[in-house]
Amino acid sequence: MKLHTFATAPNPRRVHVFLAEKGIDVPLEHVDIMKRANKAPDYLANVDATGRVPVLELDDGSHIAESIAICRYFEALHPEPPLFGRTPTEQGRIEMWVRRMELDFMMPVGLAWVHGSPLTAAVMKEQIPAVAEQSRERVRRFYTFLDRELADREFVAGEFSMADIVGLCTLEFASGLNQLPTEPGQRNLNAWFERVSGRPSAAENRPPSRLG
Ligand SMILES: N[C@@H](CCC(=O)N[C@@H](CS)C(=O)NCC(=O)O)C(=O)O
Repeated sequence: MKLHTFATAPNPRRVHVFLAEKGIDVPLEHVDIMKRANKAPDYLANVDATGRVPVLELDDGSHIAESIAICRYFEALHPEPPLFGRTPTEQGRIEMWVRRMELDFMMPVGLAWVHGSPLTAAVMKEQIPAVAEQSRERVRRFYTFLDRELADREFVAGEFSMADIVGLCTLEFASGLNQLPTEPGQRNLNAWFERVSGRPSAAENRPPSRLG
């Protein structure tokens, strides 16, 4: 088994933080996405046809892509500590927040990145500034929403979970490279970020981030 990865990028980083929380060691295969190694014919033909990371290669030579799917695979193999919930209620709540983190947070962060950053201009056929601005606004609204939600609890879905991991990796990327810092007045959100990024699981390969 090995994990094809680029450890500081936000989606692979979810898997790294998850594995560290579980105490699981997996051999790594570094894929340099800055040099487009993920678009090489061999990678597309033999690892992942979508040309992305992370991808888990199993011992039978088959592959599982998608960060959440990879984490679910390990959760099934190593249920303790549970990061997708134990009871039906916990599982439902965590799933709800994982989806919100992916669809309402990572999605606009990604659109702001590909349509608004000079670092992605060379690989985009056309950057549309209006999409970047609209996406930045969606991210700012999500910060407001999350700050309000976190007023009465330590972690987004109750106990520490996969939802916090997805939120952490997305906020690091949004506030760092993507230049979408939080506001100083967003105290609940900033305190949550300090709390989750202070966990030992988040220490390795930490990308830069900027809180308000
Ligand atoms: N939904 C996928 C997204 C994977 C993804 O977009 N990975 C990025 C790195 S954060 C990537 O491979 N980008 C390179 C590219 O698309 O060319 C997941 O959760 O794993």
